[in-house]
Amino acid sequence: RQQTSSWLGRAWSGWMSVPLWLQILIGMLLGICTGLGLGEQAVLLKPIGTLFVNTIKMLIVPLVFCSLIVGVTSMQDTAKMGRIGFKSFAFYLGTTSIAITLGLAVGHIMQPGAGLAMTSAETQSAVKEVPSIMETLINIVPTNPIAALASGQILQVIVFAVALGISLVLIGDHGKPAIKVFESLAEAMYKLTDMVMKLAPYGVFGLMAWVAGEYGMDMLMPLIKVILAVYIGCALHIIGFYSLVLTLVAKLNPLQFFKGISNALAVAYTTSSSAGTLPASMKCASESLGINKKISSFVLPLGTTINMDGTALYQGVTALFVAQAFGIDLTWVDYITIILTATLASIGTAGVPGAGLVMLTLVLTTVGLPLEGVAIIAGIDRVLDMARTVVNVSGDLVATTVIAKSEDELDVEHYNADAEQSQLI
Ligand code: DAS
Repeated sequence: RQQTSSWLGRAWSGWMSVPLWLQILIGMLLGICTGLGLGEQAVLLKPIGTLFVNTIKMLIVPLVFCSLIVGVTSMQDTAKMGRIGFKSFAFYLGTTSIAITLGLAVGHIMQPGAGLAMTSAETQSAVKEVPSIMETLINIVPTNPIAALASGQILQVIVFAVALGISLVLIGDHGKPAIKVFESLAEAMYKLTDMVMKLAPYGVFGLMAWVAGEYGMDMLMPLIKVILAVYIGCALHIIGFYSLVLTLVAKLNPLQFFKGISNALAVAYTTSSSAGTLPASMKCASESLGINKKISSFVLPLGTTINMDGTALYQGVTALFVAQAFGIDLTWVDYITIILTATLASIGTAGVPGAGLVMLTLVLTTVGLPLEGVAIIAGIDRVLDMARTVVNVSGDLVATTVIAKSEDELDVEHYNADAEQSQLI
């Protein structure tokens, strides 16, 4: 008995040393194999997944509320930075909303979830009356913020959090104690999210077993199509949109830009963390792109916090995947709601691995899509995270380049010099 327990102890500590994304991937693969083996019986494992989905739901409102207040109040120096701050904020939110729209377009065209026709408790009761666009826009202002928090009206929670964050900044020193409270609450919520995400491998196992048992091998194809759709969307956004912005707005050669930031993109892809890539981004900005540190030291860290073009694009694609997989038709109002939510929620999304998956629950909740979709995406999320982080980092660097150029703080010779020469300068 002694040996068994020590063997189990060693096995458990071995398992716990596996990176979380790999644990989730293994959970997914084991779930699929179990489901294919058990067939219909695998539905008995679904409650494990439902429990995980419910713990994610528990996080959404407090996490969004606190992280947005902290996100907004941490931009105090944005106001101080005046013109540059305004340009950064406008550029970041603008490109994020374009990214989410591109994600919705790719998801609509590629239809990655079509044909799955899955059912979930929520879809059966999801016969919702369609509010008009005007109603939705009027509705985003909560008449009772506490009721909005209690009932999980995400867009109303976001609007109230941003408004409260701004007012906390405007009252100066009187707001500081409250901001401190929200900072520690946000910290606690990030920790709680971290702990809940550790349950993901088991939740994903339960759900994927059910899905594989119910739908067989045909559910693998949609997952591959989701990966394809996200990668195609990311490539289009980087090669298409960013090149256009650099050429038309900054009048700069995009090839030089991509050559100059290749190191930072390699770090972004491998680490899946914009925050972790920040040092590499700062280095590329000054050494390869010839950007004055005065600009990059403000615009880049701000971008790491509030600019998530890749994450927004991924949320567009995966939200449509879930809608298609569960056979839910989204209206124009839903599309606009998704764009608003993903753009505003990006202010509160941290630049760390897996942050986008947690924020995806936000987007799905606002349009009443079943959160089982999150657990299905979770298994392949790391592969998607690597691509979307590359877009997030590229977007931060494009913003810095465009703003530096507009402030005449970019050395064009240096920017155009080839990589090896510019290193020598
Ligand atoms: N990995 C996050 C980042 O670092 C993005 C995400 O999870 O969506 O940007």
